[in-house]
Parts: sequence; structure tokens; C-alpha cells
Amino acid sequence: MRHPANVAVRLVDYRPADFLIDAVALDISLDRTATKVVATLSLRRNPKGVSGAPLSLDGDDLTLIGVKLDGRALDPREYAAAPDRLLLETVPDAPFTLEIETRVNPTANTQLSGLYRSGSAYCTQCEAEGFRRITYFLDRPDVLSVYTTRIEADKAEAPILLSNGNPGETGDLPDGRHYAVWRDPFPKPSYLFALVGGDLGVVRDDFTTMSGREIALAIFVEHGKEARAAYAMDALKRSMRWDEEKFGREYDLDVFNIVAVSDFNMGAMENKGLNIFNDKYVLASPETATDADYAGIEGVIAHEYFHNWTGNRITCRDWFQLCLKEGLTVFRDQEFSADMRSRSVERISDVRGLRLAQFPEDGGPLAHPVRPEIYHEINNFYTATVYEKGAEIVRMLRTLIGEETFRRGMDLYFERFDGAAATVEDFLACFAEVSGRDLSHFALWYSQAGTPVLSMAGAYDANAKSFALTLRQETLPTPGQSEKKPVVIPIAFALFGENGEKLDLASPDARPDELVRGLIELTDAERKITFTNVPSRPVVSALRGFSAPVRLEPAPASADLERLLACDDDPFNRWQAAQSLALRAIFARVDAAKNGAPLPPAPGFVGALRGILASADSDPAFAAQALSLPSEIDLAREAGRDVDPDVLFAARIGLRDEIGRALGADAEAVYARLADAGPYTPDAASAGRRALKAVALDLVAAGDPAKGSALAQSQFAAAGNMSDRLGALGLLAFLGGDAREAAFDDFYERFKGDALVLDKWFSLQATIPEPETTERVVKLMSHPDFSLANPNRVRALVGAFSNANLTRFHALDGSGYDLLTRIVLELDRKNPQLAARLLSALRSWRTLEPRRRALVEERLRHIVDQEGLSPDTKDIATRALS
Ligand code: B3K
Ligand code: ZN
Repeated sequence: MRHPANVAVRLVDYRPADFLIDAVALDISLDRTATKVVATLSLRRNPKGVSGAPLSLDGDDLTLIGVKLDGRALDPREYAAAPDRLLLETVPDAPFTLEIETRVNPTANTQLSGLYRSGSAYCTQCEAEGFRRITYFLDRPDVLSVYTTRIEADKAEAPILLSNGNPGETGDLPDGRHYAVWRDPFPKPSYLFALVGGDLGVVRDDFTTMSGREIALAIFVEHGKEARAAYAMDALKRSMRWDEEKFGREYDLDVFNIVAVSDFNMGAMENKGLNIFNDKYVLASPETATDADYAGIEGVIAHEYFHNWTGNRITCRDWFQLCLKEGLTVFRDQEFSADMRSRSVERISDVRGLRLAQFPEDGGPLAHPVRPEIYHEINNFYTATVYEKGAEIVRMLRTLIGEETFRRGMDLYFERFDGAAATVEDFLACFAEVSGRDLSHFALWYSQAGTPVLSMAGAYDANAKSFALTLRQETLPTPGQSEKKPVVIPIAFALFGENGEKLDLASPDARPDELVRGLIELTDAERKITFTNVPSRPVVSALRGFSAPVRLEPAPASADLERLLACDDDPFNRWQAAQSLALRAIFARVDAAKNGAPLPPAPGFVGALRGILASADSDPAFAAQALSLPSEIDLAREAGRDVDPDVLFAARIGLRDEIGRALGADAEAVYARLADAGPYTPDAASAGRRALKAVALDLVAAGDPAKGSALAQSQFAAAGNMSDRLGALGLLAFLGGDAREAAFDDFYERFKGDALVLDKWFSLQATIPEPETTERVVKLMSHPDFSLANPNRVRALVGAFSNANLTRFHALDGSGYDLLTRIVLELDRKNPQLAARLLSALRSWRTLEPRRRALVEERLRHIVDQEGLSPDTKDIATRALS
């Protein structure tokens, strides 16, 4: 495979394109190995570009057949063609048309970027730079064109032909071929182009918009899977209604199509009017999908739909502005899920996700600003920082200016930039205008990388009845940014008195609106606020609802956390108190183990959990989250340095067992109450009860493994839905023995042939925390159902092993690292995007203890030294080593 030159792209170098392409007519004749693409581009010079500039079009791996300018076939001496570029030194100053014919081989396309085949279907993925793998183009997001697409194919092979926009003429052709025309009236950048051809089943429905327009909805899936698309269709209709109600956004085309394919590099893609999805985020049935899968489908369907306004109608000027569409759209899908489900449970799981993926990224060698200033490979910047931290910035903005003003800012943004390619500055300017606030300091969140650390020190003066609180912030250096400035941190805030009562806030040091709203703004490195009329030493509840993406360090004293857990009316901070107590108890065990001291019991924490279990029925989903211990990944992150996964694992399991011994009987009663929940429904309330049931079963097993195993075996055998079955299998996998192997065999027999379910079978085996697992994973790689060509399968096995099985992946003999290295290098030749993504599992290597650190460094250097490494993998490995 050829690789384009590995050049750095910089934000400061942005220049408008020298040409604009007002219209594109594509004529694509599908063929398995030689698809013919004729692109007719209506070009004109951009008044903002360099006058007299040559026309230089992007390509990638293209074979040129011929070029015509205004209908005249050009002599090859009139242009320079390479697989990655088409250069015309002289073109007219007046508008002209260029007709370019290329050939592409979709079967040979293992990168899954551009036009490729998934199963027997043809499909495309163009973001970020895949369109140039179909035809030569100005493949950049600020070139917006109106597209007409004619697709031709063998009618038996591809009876369904889809592209962006509204359907036009169709018809039969000689030799068993047929064609379909699609017209998209909305100007769009090339990354939003899509095409699908194949023999697919379909589920149809319709939606009446707020102005009374009828939209034809369709979801295309593999034949026989139609029934499994019902939930996705329901989620789509709810998303369309929600965007009307919450943001005043109406759908614009006459049709909205979704296609589910099984080979896809990421979750889904928001192509205008034709979303293409990883089938994992479309297909669900009670027997095959867990509650988490249903929630994932709802969230991703919403996310891609919401892009129609935030991303498609208003797009990004350049790829540095990626967060403009991604962070904003994640914010919107999180709000949708919060409205559809439980707001506090959604917030907790969003923050868990942020801490799991974004915090380690922001604290390691791959750290970058939400709006990066340089990249070598843009596909490596579809990161947790751009998406999740990007969403947190939008949330902070709303918190600071208030919900109603935020909505006016969004309205202004939609009005002002509809049909345009915008920047982060354009976005912020709308909110500055409607709020009258200067947002220039706030904008630092977009350009400064690293997670700020917030600390609080309080002093109570019993005589003066005052409470002095000092707030400080600090951000540690990140690659390329050694000096950090203080950022604007909105701290949602409350004080609780001795009896758990919320105190009225009074202080001469805070603005009246800060006191009324309970929202303190920390803009400097330090701020001191003395609260008056405080009757007794208060407990501080800060960062309520996780009002800013910062780390609060150290966590409050344990006695204060126990009080917050009991009295805080902010559910997020109640959950946070339980997590902080758990972390403290686990790290106390870690320290004791290091010093050879007796393991300290945690009676206060266990007592608090007993209380949560006792009142679990009132909010099962919340109780399930509060009763779940921080994961090993959480522990590694919180430890921060000299991480030894074996020690963390032992301490965590030790605490789990202590809790199980103390609360096993209580947990068993909860489990028994929830055991028979009746027929499966995917709603949040039922899902919450199932989550609590799973946590209760784990506690029973912690206290009495034999009893836990017996209960898990019967739950596994009798399960009427995948959540219960997989929950039981997960526990059996952990407990081990014959029951485990029997359950895995049974599961395989039941679900063989069902790829999405088999992914779960592969994943669970990869995460067994036992020495034999590495060998098991190696064996599974030769299983007939394993294939490096399917990204879901690779992620299920290798991704799960390297991201979720910390003790095995970080085994001291280096076997886990060797396994990943081997797969990354093998995959790099086929699918560099996926290889690079897998390699990111090593991003926190510098926080490991020295022996493991040395092992990883050796592997990273070995990878960087490979001949012919893709720019994707090289970029990750190089930055990881920096
Ligand atoms: N915009 C796509 C992601 C494209 C990734 C390209 N490497 C999906 C999404 O965020 O909605
Ligand atoms: Zn997105």
C-alpha cells in the first residue's frame, strides 16, 4: 500500500480554497473490482483565493482514465496525474466544467475509507478524507457543493441504490443492470457524500414534521434482521421530535435513510440524508442486545440525526474545528438521552465515560487541545477530547449563561451560519452577542490541553460563624504547552449544615447572582470566599452535576463524604461521594499491601453501602451505579503514577469481597425481589432494575462464591433477555471452573452465526483476569469466527483484552504487549485507522511502574522503526513516545 507523505497540517496555515465547486454530478457504475466513476465538477475561481492559481485536486490511490475541460478531452500533457493528485497548471478564469473519469476497486479496499464492500453490499465512508479515494476533488470541508448522483449496478446484486438527498429517476438498463438518480439540494462538503448499493431488507415508517411535512423514513438492514431495527426506528422518530421541541430544528429533505453495515471503522456516519451505521448501533432484540446496547443505539441514532443541523447544515471550516460539530452534537445527544431516561443516571455515565477515556488522554503523551493546532493524520483526532471534552465545554457555556440565553445563542448560530462552514470563534461569537458576556477567557478551554486540578481548603470560624473557602486551580504541562493559564471554571456549589440541611449562601466576596444560582466562577489561579451566617462547620458540595471537566483533589474528608452521601440533593455528588469513599478504601489497601501492614477494613464505607442497598428500590438505576466500585481503569488513572495493575486488582477485589461478606445477605434479598421482572422492555426504569439485580448478584458472589455461581448458572440458563444472560455469563467467567466453560460453550451454540452476539462471547473471554487468558486470546484469533477484516470483531477480542483486562495486558512477561504489537503491525497493512486506534491502548504507558514502562517503550520503538508503517500508526506511536 502506498502512503501519502506524512506532513504536518497547521491551523495557522489555513487559507481559503483557490476554487469553488458549485455543483457536482457523479455517475458511478458499480463493479466489484472496477467501479467506474465519472465526476463532472462546476468550478469557478474563489474570489477569496489566489488569483491565477493552478487547480490542484486531492486524490488517494486513484486510477485516472481521462479528463475533459468544458467538454474537450485533455491531452495527458495538459495535466499531471498521480494516484494522490490531479494538477492542471492552467485553467480558465471564467467558470468551467471539469469531467474526470476514474476507476476504483471496492473489493481491494480494506481500509474501509472511500468506496468499499461490506458483505455483499457496496458502501462508502468519506469523513474525513475518503472522498478523494473515489474521485479527484477539493476534499476539504469548506468547499460546499450541490450533488446529483446517478448510480448504476447489476440489478440482482444491488436492487437497492441509495445516495444523499431526495430520490429521482430510476430505470432498467440492458444486461441486467439498472440505475437510480439522487439529488441533494443542500450544499455540502465532500465528506458528507455517501452511496450504498446492495440487496438489503428494509423497515419503513414516516414522520410528520412540526410544519406538517411528511418524511419517509427507512432503515436498511441485512435480510432477516428487519425486526431488529424497530428500536432504532423508534429512537429516530423520538430524536426528530426532540430536536424540534428542544432546538426548533426541523428535518429538511423528503426522505431520511439509514443503512446498517457490519464492517465499519467507527460507530456511524452522518452523511446527508443517508446515515451509514455500524450495525451494532442499529440492531437490537431482547434476546441479542443488552440494556447498554439499547442505550447505545438510542444515543448514536440521535447523535447522527442531530448532525443534520450541527455538522451538515452548518459544517466545519477545516478539520481543526472538528469539535464544532462533534462536541456540540455529543452535548445534544447527551441531553436527549437525559430527557429520554434518567437525567442523573445519564450524567453519571457520561462523566464515567469522560474520566475513562478523556482524562487519561489529557494527562498523557497524546494530550491535545479540544481544537488542536497541528495534526499529521486527522483520523487520529476523532478523540475523547474532541468529542467528550468538547461536549463539556458546551455544557459549561450553558451553565454560565443560563439555559434560556443558551437557546437564544443556538438560534442565532443556526440562523447566521446555515449553509456555511464555520469556526469555533463563529460559534462563541453568537453566545457572546446574546449574553453580553466577553467569552475570550472562556475560549481558552478550546486551545489549552490538560485537565485542570481544582483544590479547596475550608476553615470554619465558630465565633464569627463564618466559613472561609479557598479555591485554587492548576493545569499541568502537556506536550507542546509548558505554560498553562487559569481557565474559567463554573463551580456549582452548596453548603450543608450539621443536620443535612442546605444553607443559604451569603458572602461579601461573591457576586449576588453567584450566590442566588449557587454557581461560583473561578477565573484566577486562586479565589477566597468567606461565607457568613454559617451556623456550624459546613460540608461543601462542589462541582455539583460535574459542572466542569476538572479533577477535584484531594477529595473531601471521609466524614464529609459520608455526610454528602446521606444528605446531598445533587444525585451526581452523592454518587461521587460513594466513588471517592471507595477509592480511598481501595488505596488504603494498596498502601497497606505495600507496607506489609494488615489490610484496613472500611466499616464506614460498607455502612454507607448498606444504606444505599436498603433504599435501592426507590431508584434502582442510581443504586446500581452507587454500589459499583470504581473499575481497575479508574484506579489506574487515579493512582496516576507507578501503576502496578496486579496490586490495584488485588486491592479492588479485596474490598469487593469485604463488602460481599458484610452485605451478601442484604444483596441476596434485593436479588430475590428483582429476580422475576416479567417480559423484557428496554425502557430506562426496567433497565435500572436489571442493573441493580446484576450488582446484587455480584455482591452475593463476593460474599459466597458457590452461592453466587449457583444463582448465576440458573440465571444464565433461564434468562429471557441478553442483559440477564450476559450478566450471568460475565460473573461465571470471573468465577471460573467447569461452569464457566460450559456456559461459554452453551452461549456459542445458541448464538453462532449472530455476529454481534459473538462479539460479546469474544470480549468476555478476553477479559478474564487469569494468566491463561493471553493464551486463550491467541487461540481465539485462529477461531473460524475471528477475522481481522471485521473491525467489530477485532475490537471485541483485541480491544477488550488491551483496554479492559489490565492485569493480563500488562503482564510482567510482556506477553500482552507482544500480542497487541503483533496485531497492530499486521492490521496496519490492511486497516491503518483501526490499527492506530488499537495502539492508543498504550497511551498511558508513562504512568506504569518502571519495569512495565520499559517493556512498552521497547515495543513502541519497535513499531516506529517499521518500514512502510502507515501515517496513522506512526503518528500515534511517535506521539506516545514524545
Ligand atoms: N462523524 C463521524 C466520525 C467520522 C470518523 C472519521 N474517521 C461519526 C460521528 O461522530 O458522528
Ligand atoms: Zn458525530
